[in-house]
Amino acid sequence: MNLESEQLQTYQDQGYLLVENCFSPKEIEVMKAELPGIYAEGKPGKITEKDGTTIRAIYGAHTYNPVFECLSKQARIIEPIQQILGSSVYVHQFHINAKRALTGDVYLWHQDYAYHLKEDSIPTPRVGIAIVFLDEVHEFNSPLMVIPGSHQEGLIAEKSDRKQHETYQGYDSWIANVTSNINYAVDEPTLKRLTKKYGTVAPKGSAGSILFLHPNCVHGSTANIYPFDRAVVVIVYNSIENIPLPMEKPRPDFLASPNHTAIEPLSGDAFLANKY
Ligand SMILES: O=C(O)CCC(=O)C(=O)O
Repeated sequence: MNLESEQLQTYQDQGYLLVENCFSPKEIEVMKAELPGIYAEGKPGKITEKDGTTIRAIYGAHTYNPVFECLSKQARIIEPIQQILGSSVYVHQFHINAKRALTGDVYLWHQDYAYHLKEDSIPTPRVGIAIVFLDEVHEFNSPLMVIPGSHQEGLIAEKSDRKQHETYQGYDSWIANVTSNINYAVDEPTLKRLTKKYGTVAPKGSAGSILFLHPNCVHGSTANIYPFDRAVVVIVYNSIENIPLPMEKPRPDFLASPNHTAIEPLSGDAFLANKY
């Protein structure tokens, strides 16, 4: 799937692009059927909400689940990302955001590149994010909100002095950035300024849509008070020409993949043909 030049222009100007109907209902069904098993597993990339039991996110499932590995290599995602970044790419990070019914917590306003620069030493924002909707996203189920055009300001989020939430599991330094109490939230005066200047949008679409997001585009979402889950898969691709600089203490592999091998995009009906 290649993007039209107007779509590429929208992405460049707005910092995001929604493409609907990229995956069929049947393909989404195959992916969603994997979720209960993955949520039940005790893998290290499993992150809970403050209550310690509700699944917030699962990191790195593409490394052990064949369906999600297949998703991470889909030409429908990789080809647009390659167009955007102008090179081959690899998966730097892969996570399923569960946004559970009534309990899925807030994602404070942030820029993803803050993490990938400050925590992972990725030298430039030559990173492309693809968010695959596993459920329909509508106005009631905590859609991701985006400040369109905010990526044009570059990296603005600074590390805040917010205290770690005391009820969270563990206190490893990487934990805070995957909970609802992130370190690199954009501060209030900046948010007011950006919102006045650019406005806010909440891209909505059916399950199977892909939201492409620039890593410097400010975004966030509220808690999910809708009585059904709103799950998405967030895949962070990095250009193979933008490999992270060596670090003394890199984040765990499920947050920052050490495998920088370029992906060969998979075309066709792999999900439905059980070819994963
Ligand atoms: O799934 C959401 O609501 C927010 C996701 C997000 O902001 C992120 O993963 O960076």
